[in-house]
Amino acid sequence: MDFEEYTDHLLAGEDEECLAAARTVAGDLEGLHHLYVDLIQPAQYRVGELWEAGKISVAAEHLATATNSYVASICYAPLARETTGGPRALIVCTPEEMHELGPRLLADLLECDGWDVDFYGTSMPVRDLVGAIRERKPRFVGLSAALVMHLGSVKRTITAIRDALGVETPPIIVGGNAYRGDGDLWKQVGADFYAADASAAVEMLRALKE
Ligand code: B12
Repeated sequence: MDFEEYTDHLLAGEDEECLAAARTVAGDLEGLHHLYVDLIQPAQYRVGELWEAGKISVAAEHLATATNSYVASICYAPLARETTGGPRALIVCTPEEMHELGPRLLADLLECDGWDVDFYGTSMPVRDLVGAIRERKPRFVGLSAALVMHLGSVKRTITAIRDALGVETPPIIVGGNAYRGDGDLWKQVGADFYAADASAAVEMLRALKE
């Protein structure tokens, strides 16, 4: 099933059809990457375009997002790995950011790649984020932003982390919808790395595992 057909099922509220389609592709780890990056992500982007154009309601968007969350969690569960003792990763949304699904999918794929991921979701105050980095000592910090207007918040957050931790600051990677369409924006926020999707991020971050 391509992402357009998948999106039609999402918007029709047909969660069982979505789950069945997802199960046919996500039988192994490669399939889970395919489900997340080639079905769920473009389907969510299409939902965003339709919402922006006034063609679907906020309710339809909420149902699609909740369905994709449900589908991802069911398909991820049998492939989840016991990663205690693996290198630690910290993934979080920039403070004002409410778009949680993308970084959640990234956290899942990193866990499957052997990282021990601390996923903090949304609404994390900067001071507490700095405290968590100090305490948990992640090998890297991943900061997610979906809204272009949140790039200032990303920049302030990265500055605050660097000011507080100095040379102890772990590498900082950014990603999310906010960077789409402008290859250089990530440099302007002061990050060390950027990846366009979760699969590319997993690949890139392997270099930090050794
Ligand atoms: C669902 C949704 C919501 C939900 C989110 C619920 C949730 N639990 O996540 C809710 C209802 C909260 C919401 C609210 C809003 N939204 Co909204 N939303 C979306 C929508 C349709 C889908 C988001 C999503 O799930 N994407 C799918 C995931 C898988 O993709 P992703 O986030 O890009 O993540 C992938 C990669 O980018 C990467 N990645 C993500 N994070 C990171 C981090 C790192 C470190 C790395 C390396 C990689 C990485 O990995 C993921 C997998 O490959 C998008 C459309 C879109 N284009 O994304 C609009 C969208 C992001 N929203 C938009 C807007 C305008 C809003 C609101 C301002 C609307 C309003 N007026 O209230 C608010 C703002 C809320 C806030 N303060 O953040 C706009 C943003 C426009 C812009 N360019 O700035 C979009 C693009 C819709 C549109 N087409 O206009 N939204």
